[in-house]
Amino acid sequence: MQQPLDGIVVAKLTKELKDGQRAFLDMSDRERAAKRIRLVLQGIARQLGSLSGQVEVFGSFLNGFKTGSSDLDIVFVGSTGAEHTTTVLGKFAQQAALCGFENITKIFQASVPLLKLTDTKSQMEVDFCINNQLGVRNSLLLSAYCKCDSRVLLLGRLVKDWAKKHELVGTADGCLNSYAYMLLVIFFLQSVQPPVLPNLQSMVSESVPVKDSKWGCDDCWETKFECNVTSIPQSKNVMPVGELMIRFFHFFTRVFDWRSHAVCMRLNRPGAAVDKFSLTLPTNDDQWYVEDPFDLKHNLAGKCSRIGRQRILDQMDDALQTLSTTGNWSKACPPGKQQ
Ligand code: 3AT
Ligand code: MG
Repeated sequence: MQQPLDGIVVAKLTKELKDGQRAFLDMSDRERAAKRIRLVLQGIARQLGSLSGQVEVFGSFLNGFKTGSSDLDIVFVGSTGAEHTTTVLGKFAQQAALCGFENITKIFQASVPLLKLTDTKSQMEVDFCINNQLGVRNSLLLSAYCKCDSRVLLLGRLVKDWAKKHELVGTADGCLNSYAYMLLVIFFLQSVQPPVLPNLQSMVSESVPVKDSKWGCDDCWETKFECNVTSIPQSKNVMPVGELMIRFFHFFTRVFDWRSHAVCMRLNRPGAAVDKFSLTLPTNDDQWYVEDPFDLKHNLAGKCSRIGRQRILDQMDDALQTLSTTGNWSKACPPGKQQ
């Protein structure tokens, strides 16, 4: 049984969250810069000659969960001829220096090799990679979930903003990355009663196998999901976004059993928790398990440290206390705090 919440507090919080939406909506400058940067990188791909394919945007600029501090994720999708990914990225790096980018850094040891660039004109940070088709597919999946219900996008952006302001984003710091927080939001919205979101992956649709482009592995993953969301009936859940926000923090601090269950959007269905020990990767009682919806060999919480987990839970608990007693978002997520 879900505890009823104070109606006045929920109404106050919902109003503040909806008013705050404007901060996310006014991003036309960044949108314009993103379009220009994509075209510049497409031009570089053309100059390099040996490449045939498209330069595409993915990540939060594609799935909709972008905030003022989001980077721009761009991928070249196509054939690189006989050349290795890192050779191609090296050539891109040389050209990028002549085409308005600075701070060009090669990150070749990451699971997906990439270039980090700063667009000099807009100062926008760009991550550029090659053939990360799983990244494109998971962005499209998140985008489909956003189209199911208007509350998804608002809740997701707010949670991301909250996590960034409390310095809870980044696997290098033992926390979760932005993308993992969005999986938490979708998982919660599938789990709340009645559910706001269905499980799009479990709905029948044609198989879409995608080969993993990561180093030294030739896994092929099923990436099917229902993308025609207009045919899906509207959710019976009518909770205002303020209530969902409070319930999100309540769910992950009081309801969800991190010790034995996994955050697993892929298998989530009402009333059936997913046992984390039944999934692909070895785990233990303490470790959190946040399964990638497609790459089943990727626990997004695999680098989450004991201190990181505690910090996340403590901050969630603080947010829960503040929001459920005062309904004051700017107290839980102070606007001036460094990101
Ligand atoms: P920001 O709005 O930029 O903070 P984002 O959602 O764009 O958040 P990132 O920039 O961290 O997230 O990552 C860009 C995309 O790369 C998001 C997702 O499509 C993919 N991605 C990131 N991390 C992973 C991961 N660990 N496994 C699979 N895909 C990932
Ligand atoms: Mg991004």
